[in-house]
Amino acid sequence: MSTTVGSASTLPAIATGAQAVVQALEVNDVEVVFGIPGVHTLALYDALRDSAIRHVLARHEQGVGFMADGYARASGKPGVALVITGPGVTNLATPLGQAYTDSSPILALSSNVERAYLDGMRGNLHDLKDQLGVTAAVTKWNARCMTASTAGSLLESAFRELRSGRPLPVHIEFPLDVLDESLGEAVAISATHPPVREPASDSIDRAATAITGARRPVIYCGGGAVSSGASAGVTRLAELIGAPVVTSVMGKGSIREDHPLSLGAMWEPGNAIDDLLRRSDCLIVVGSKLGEQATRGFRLPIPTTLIRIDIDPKEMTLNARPDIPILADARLAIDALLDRISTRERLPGGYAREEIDSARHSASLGAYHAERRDHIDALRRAIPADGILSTDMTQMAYVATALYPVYEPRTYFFPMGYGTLGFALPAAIGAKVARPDATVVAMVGDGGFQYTMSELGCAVQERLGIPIVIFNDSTYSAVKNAQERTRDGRYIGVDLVNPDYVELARAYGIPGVRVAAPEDLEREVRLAAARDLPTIIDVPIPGWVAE
Ligand SMILES: Cc1ncc(C[n+]2csc(CCOP(=O)(O)OP(=O)(O)O)c2C)c(N)n1
Ligand SMILES: [Mg+2]
Repeated sequence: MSTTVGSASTLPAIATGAQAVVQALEVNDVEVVFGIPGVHTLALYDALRDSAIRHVLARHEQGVGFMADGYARASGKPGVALVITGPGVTNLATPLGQAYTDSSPILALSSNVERAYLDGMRGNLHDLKDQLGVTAAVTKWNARCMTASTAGSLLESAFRELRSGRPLPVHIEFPLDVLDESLGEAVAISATHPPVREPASDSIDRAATAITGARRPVIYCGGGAVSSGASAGVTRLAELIGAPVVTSVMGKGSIREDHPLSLGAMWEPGNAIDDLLRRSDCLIVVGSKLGEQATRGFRLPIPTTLIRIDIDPKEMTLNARPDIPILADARLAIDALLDRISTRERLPGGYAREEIDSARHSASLGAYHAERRDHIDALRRAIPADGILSTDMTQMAYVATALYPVYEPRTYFFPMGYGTLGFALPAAIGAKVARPDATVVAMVGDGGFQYTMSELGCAVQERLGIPIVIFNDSTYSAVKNAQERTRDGRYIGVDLVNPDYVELARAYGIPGVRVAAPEDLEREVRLAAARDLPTIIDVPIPGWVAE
């Protein structure tokens, strides 16, 4: 049907809008699409059938979106989600909201009713009053394709958005009749790889002067340090200037957490790392919005000199105004800084190794429920350094934010900003599709698991050997905790009657085990990671609220 030359192709006039969409995916190196079909996407699925792109069939559009997100987090490439009009789109809205707060690039493709009926609510199947309004709320860029001949160029724009600036979700909808319409003329479709934003030389100069003139510089990394690929540079910069590195939860992976200069994601107001930060005279913030959650209500100590490296002009001044802004891709900015600083003299000073060691140790002892760290340590022992841990909104995952050391970028997921339940399993599926040879473990609570446990079907069908660790307390403990703390223990809506998860595994024809001791957990995770089917590992744990 098409002539493909490298990363461009030409489609003949008789090709359809749907074929143009699939061609655009192909030339942009898309290898997999996560989706659920319907009568509104028949044309797209038919075109996919002729393509080498793999289709992974989810069981709910929430799963579709979290899989695309997990794929993106693991691979650094955009994850593609394909859904139907109306309920497909509203079901996808939650994962798009999650991807938006966590800066994960998802390309969402949906259908809509025929052009003549758009936004008319005339009783068409899957009518949604304002579908673009729903997706506008959770995307960076959002478009409606009104003629088949523009499908290719809209996809080009979508990939430009996905690959430039802050990585965020985008969406295009295709009215039914556009998908089946012929292009009417030959259309050329090319891949879009916009240049990565370089830092301005004067901002690098100013920052280099400030850093070399500082006595106690500290580096603070957010998710942008990980997603830009700045990890190696961050580590070299820290070593060069002797700066300890603190990260947000999203910034885990921007330096090996067993590096002597790493203070992990353990900063808290009043702890030993806070003391250390208060003595800094120069903070270099890399790819972080310094958000309310990460800064515990904007309480991160900001020293006299604040340098911020950010790709997003809006986030650059959000929450704290930098003295020296560096608007650029974080990896390029750090590389430029390294270049500029390596030949310059620096002021003596810095933190002693013992100070850093002692702050790290003290913070780890005081971390959230540190007395439960044995299970986290067991998981870390069972997961190789480059293996992925995909976590959910569950108490044990909160323990892991501080106490699970991450060694490599893109190997630790948490649904940070939006904080939705049900993320961990489908995100692990997406990650395992992206990195089939890596160990990928899902860690989830008994409550969160039930949001998307239907995706077990997908994991079985795709034969993905994911150990699924369910920390099971038959409770919405995070909420029960809050009711204890702030409502005098007036509990309501927090006790759960759960299925037997080992029996559930049996129903899917997959292994299921129940373990309590950390050593058994470690062993079962190792065994499960070696299988080519998912394994449910049910871990009964005591409640988190003293009765
Ligand atoms: C979509 C969504 N609905 C509700 C919540 C509120 N919420 C946060 S944690 C939580 C309890 C989760 O229970 P579980 O997965 O068993 O983990 P646990 O807190 O018991 O460790 C709830 C209901 C949420 N975060 N997301
Ligand atoms: Mg629970």
